[in-house]
Order: sequence, then C-alpha cells, then structure tokens
Amino acid sequence: MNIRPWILVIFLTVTKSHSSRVLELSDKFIDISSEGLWFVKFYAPWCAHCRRLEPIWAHVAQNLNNSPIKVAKVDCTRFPAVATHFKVRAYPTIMFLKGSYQHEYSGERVKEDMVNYAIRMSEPAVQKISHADTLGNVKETHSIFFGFIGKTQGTLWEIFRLHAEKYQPHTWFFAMSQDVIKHDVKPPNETSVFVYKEGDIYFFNANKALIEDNETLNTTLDKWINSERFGFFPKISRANINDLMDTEKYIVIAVLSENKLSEITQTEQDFKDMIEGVIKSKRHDLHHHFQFGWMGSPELANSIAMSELTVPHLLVLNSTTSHHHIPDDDPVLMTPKDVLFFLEQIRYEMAPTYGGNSLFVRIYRGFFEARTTLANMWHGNPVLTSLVFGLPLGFLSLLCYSVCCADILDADEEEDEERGNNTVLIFKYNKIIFLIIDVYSSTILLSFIINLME
Ligand SMILES: *[C@@H]1O[C@H](CO)[C@@H](O)[C@H](O)[C@H]1NC(C)=O
Ligand SMILES: *[C@@H]1O[C@H](CO)[C@@H](O)[C@H](O)[C@H]1NC(C)=O
Ligand SMILES: *[C@@H]1O[C@H](CO)[C@@H](O)[C@H](O)[C@H]1NC(C)=O
Ligand SMILES: *[C@@H]1O[C@H](CO)[C@@H](O)[C@H](O)[C@H]1NC(C)=O
Ligand SMILES: CC(=O)N[C@H]1CO[C@H](CO)[C@@H](O)[C@@H]1O
Repeated sequence: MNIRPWILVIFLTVTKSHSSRVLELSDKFIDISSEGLWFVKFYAPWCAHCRRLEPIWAHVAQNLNNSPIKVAKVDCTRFPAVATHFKVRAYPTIMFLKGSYQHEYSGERVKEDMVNYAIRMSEPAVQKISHADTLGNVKETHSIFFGFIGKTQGTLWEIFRLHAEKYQPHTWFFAMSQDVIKHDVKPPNETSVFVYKEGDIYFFNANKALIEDNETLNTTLDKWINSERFGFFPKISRANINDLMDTEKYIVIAVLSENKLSEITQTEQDFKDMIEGVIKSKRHDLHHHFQFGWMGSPELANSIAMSELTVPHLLVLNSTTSHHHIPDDDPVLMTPKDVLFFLEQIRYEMAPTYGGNSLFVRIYRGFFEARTTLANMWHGNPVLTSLVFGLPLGFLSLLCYSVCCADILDADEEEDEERGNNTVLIFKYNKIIFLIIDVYSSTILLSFIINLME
C-alpha cells in the first residue's frame, strides 16, 4: 500500500503535459482513481466540443493548482478501457471523483462554474459556520446558498443533510447556530431552514404536521430546494432547462441572440434589463410562482414555441404542463407594467396557451426541429447537405468528392451534442462520416450513416 503514491507520482510526472497543469492519464488511472480528489475530462481528439473545451480546461487546472483537486484528462480513443470503466457515453464528459463517489458535471462549460463546482464537491456537503463574520463572508462570495439554523439533530436536520448531499453538485449548504445569524434575521423556530438569494433570506415553512411526517417532509423539502436553488435571473440553456422545469413554477424567459463574442444589441440589452428589473423589484410577489431567466440563443426557444421568434422576445413556460405563452404585443414595446399584466393573466389562466407535450405537438416539434436543423446544415455546408440527402446519387458524388477534393472531409463539420432529447450528431472518424439526426428520440428517429472507406 505504501508503494502506491510513488507509482502515482512517477506515472504523473512522466505524462504531465508540457506548459499545462492538466494531467494526461492512461489506463492505469482505473487503479488509482479512488485515491484523492479528481476532476477529469474524458475526451476524443476528433470531437469539436472537446477542442473548444481544451483552453478552458487548462484555465480550470490553473485555478485549481493550489487545491488538493487534481485536474486531468483522458483520451478515450487511446484508452477505451477507461471510458468503459467510467461509463462515458458522450464526449466530452466531465467527472468529479472522490473515493468511490463519482459525479458527472452537467453545468455550463465555463471556467468559473467548473471551478466553483470542483471546489464545492471537494468539501463536505454541509459546512459549519461558527462566526457571524464567516457568515458575512459567505454572503459576499455566494449569491445563493441554503442554511440550517439550530442544533444539528432531529428530523429536519437529518433530512436537510440528506438533501445537501443530493444537491451538492448544484449549490452550497451551511449549518449555523441561532447566535451566528441573530443579527441578520430572527429565525422563526428552534430549527429552521432558509435559502439566501442575492441579499434576501426566505424560510422553508416547516410546520408541525410536516416535521412529524418524515416522508412528506422529505418530498416537500426536496421540491423546495429544487425550486429555490436558482438565482432570480439565471442564463437558461439546454444544460439547465430540465432542472428548471422541475421547479413547478412558470418559467419567464427573455429570449436574446448573442453573437460569437457573447454580445447582444442595445435593444436586446434594454429588454433584458427591463425583464430583470421586473423580477428584482417584485421578487417577493413573483418569485413564488415565477422563475425568471434569459436565453442567449433563440434556437431552444424556437423549438419550444415551434416558430421563428424575433429577438428580443418574451416566452413563458408552464413547467407542469409544458404549455407556453407569448405576448400578443411586440415585446420590444412592452413596459414593466405590461409584463406584470401579462404574467397576471397567465397566472389566472386567462392568457392564450400554446404548445404542450401531446403526441401531436411532439411530432410537429420534431418536424420543426428537423427542418431547422436541415436549414442550418444547408446554411453551413450546402454541398455536404445535398450530398447526404441526395442519396443514393449523393453516395456516388461523395465518393468522387473524397477522391477529388479530400479536404471537404477536413472542413469544420464536426459537431457533437449528445445531451438532451433533440440530438444532432455529425462527426467524422478517420474516413467515415457519421451523420445522425435523432429528433425526439421517442417519436422520430432518422439516422443516416454514410460509410466511406477507402
Ligand atoms: C423520522 O426520522 C427520524 C430520524 O431521521 C426517526 O428517528 C423517526 O423515527 C422517523 N419517524 C418516522 C415516523 O418514521
Ligand atoms: C415554526 O413552527 C410553527 C409551529 O411548529 C409552525 O407553524 C411554523 O410554520 C414554523 N415556521 C417555519 C418557518 O418553519
Ligand atoms: C428522501 O427523498 C430522497 C429523494 O429525494 C430519497 O432518496 C430518500 O430515500 C428519502 N428518504 C426518506 C427517509 O424518505
Ligand atoms: C400550468 O397549467 C396548469 C393547467 O392549466 C395549471 O393548473 C398550473 O397552475 C399552471 N402553472 C404552473 C406553474 O404549472
Ligand atoms: C420525449 C423524450 O425523449 N423525453 C426525454 C427528454 O430527456 C429527459 C432527460 O434528459 C428524459 O427524462 C425524457 O424522457
């Protein structure tokens, strides 16, 4: 057993890639993965998303350099046994490993989020706060966290602790005595649970009947944590929309269109600020029923609304029925008052309702997405698109193409998105092009595989 760290050290120093703090792992990782804290990227060299992640991953490693967390990567095409061992299904997959515990990261692939996630995962699920000063610091550095006040015993504590473990990948949990927080707020009960959100504290309503019924308390607290763990105005993407749909609130979305540099037009910025202003100024009235947020690309919103929305736009989703609402007026001309009126109408079920999740709507949405995908592909590469869909004639021409102008195969065509229901997967592996369009796995599955071997 004493020998192991030595093996680790030798093995790591040999393979540590130059100029980067990211450790390059091999098959041997399977044996040592349960020692220490690991933040690992499983990748394949051909995958475009992996390449995009590469510089960000290097920054993550740099940021975590002084922590006990080892940031690493595994080339799964060279070491498929590692991919199999960790049940990697898509590239890139990012995992946090702590002993036998594994968790797959599902958030945005941006440096800050990934670093916060890794640090949080490396610590105990519930951290104790024993000084009011510490609480002050936590409030400054965390815009959202959950807190437990009182003696760490009893049913409420046990269930809080269980949920802290469950939600650790997503948010922070702290425990403190009444003394620590008495300057900020007067806790309603001997033991209480609260959420701190951007300066405000909201208590979980644990009445007597609830405390005595473990099972109901368990499910109620679970629902409450899940619906309160988002900020007032988060960015909404495919990575978090399913979690937001579990909040059982109305999701109010400002639909914007960022360019490649994450910039938006002044009109869009004004609209975004206006919508954010609505929730920030009316948070006490609204946050119970409405979860606000914004989208940086209309693509997901279009697929929900099944039409090409102009940007900026306002889209409201009913998270229990998946129906959606859009305002009749031009969203750009809306004032905060109009927005509030619109939301009130929705809340009292007086606004027109569209979409939903019936079979018909799902099929229609499938066709809409297929059409959009094809349009985008056509836009991106008309030649390849017509080749693919002009089968079998296309097959021949593709052969000709590969012979005459091989570089079409090297064009920046790869795209892989293996998450979510509407999967479009185009990738190239050696001389084989796979193009799989999986539109709503449950309803339609079109898949084309062109196998082109020399
Ligand atoms: C509720 O949980 C506590 C500990 O978590 C346990 O002592 C108690 O017996 C449980 N009560 C019921 C009704 O299951
Ligand atoms: C505090 O306890 C009382 C009685 O047990 C209960 O009615 C009330 O809802 C509790 N408040 C909170 C915020 O848990
Ligand atoms: C509480 O709920 C979680 C799911 O949120 C479940 O895994 C766990 O078994 C439940 N515990 C009890 C004591 O009912
Ligand atoms: C969604 O729609 C259903 C049925 O119209 C309604 O009962 C529910 O309150 C609505 N709101 C949310 C947030 O689910
Ligand atoms: C229709 C369909 O395939 N729905 C699935 C969408 O994805 C979520 C999780 O990613 C599944 O739970 C749904 O069944």
